[in-house]
Amino acid sequence: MNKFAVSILTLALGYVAQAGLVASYEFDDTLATTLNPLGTAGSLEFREGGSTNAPAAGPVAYSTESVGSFSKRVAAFSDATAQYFKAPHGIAANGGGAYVNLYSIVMDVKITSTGDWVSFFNTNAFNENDGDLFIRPSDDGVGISGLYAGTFPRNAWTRVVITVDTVASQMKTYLDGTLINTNAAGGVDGRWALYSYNDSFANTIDIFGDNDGDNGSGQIDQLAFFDNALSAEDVRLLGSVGTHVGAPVPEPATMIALGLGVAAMLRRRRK
Ligand SMILES: [Ca+2]
Ligand SMILES: [Ca+2]
Ligand SMILES: [Ca+2]
Repeated sequence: MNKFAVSILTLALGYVAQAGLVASYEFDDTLATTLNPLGTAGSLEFREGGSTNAPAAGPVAYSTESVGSFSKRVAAFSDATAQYFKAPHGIAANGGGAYVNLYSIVMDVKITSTGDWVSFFNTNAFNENDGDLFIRPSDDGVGISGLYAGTFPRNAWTRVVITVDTVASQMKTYLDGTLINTNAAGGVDGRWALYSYNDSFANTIDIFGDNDGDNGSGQIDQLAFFDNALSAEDVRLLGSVGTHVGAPVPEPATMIALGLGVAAMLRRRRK
């Protein structure tokens, strides 16, 4: 395939796969972004401890793990010192408010602690209040505000997709592509809205953050932010746990069809 065909193919795949993607992180021995197409996102910070602007945690422990059918570099975090990742997600205000009201978070995680509350994220600027989506210890249900559903598979790599639309007051949680709960999500600019990337007060979300120790232990392979509430079909198209978010490998049939299409187009161009 010549360079022109390759660029067409990359472009076609990129537009399909990355609509709305604002930042991705792969934890491949770095907390820097992997994809940052708008240039608005920043490197993660590894922190620990709830309340007030928590201090930096020690060095991140990276290792190689089997995630789905892939061998991946991953980062560890521990509930012993309430560790979390402060994420400058890069998303602009949307949904008609002053803050980010439409967004999705994709994370490939393995939670290794058991019998504990595990926060997935905290929208608070300084991790000073309760997390905003949890695994609860009694049944490993996922949710918030007393409305929990599903069973989070601890000690297993899991693709978690959280879609938030505060305009519709909906937060949906998908585990490995299956919708397991829909929670109310406040209103525009309310509890589940995020500070925008260019807000002068704060511009981050705390992944696994909680104010008073409701943190889990585990590992994370990748993290990605979208500036819209992904649909169930969007979630399906992201693929299985371990698949690179934003740079998917198409199914062979799709690749062949695209390749044939590009080849046919090139033949036409030469005439
Ligand atoms: Ca808490
Ligand atoms: Ca909160
Ligand atoms: Ca990784």
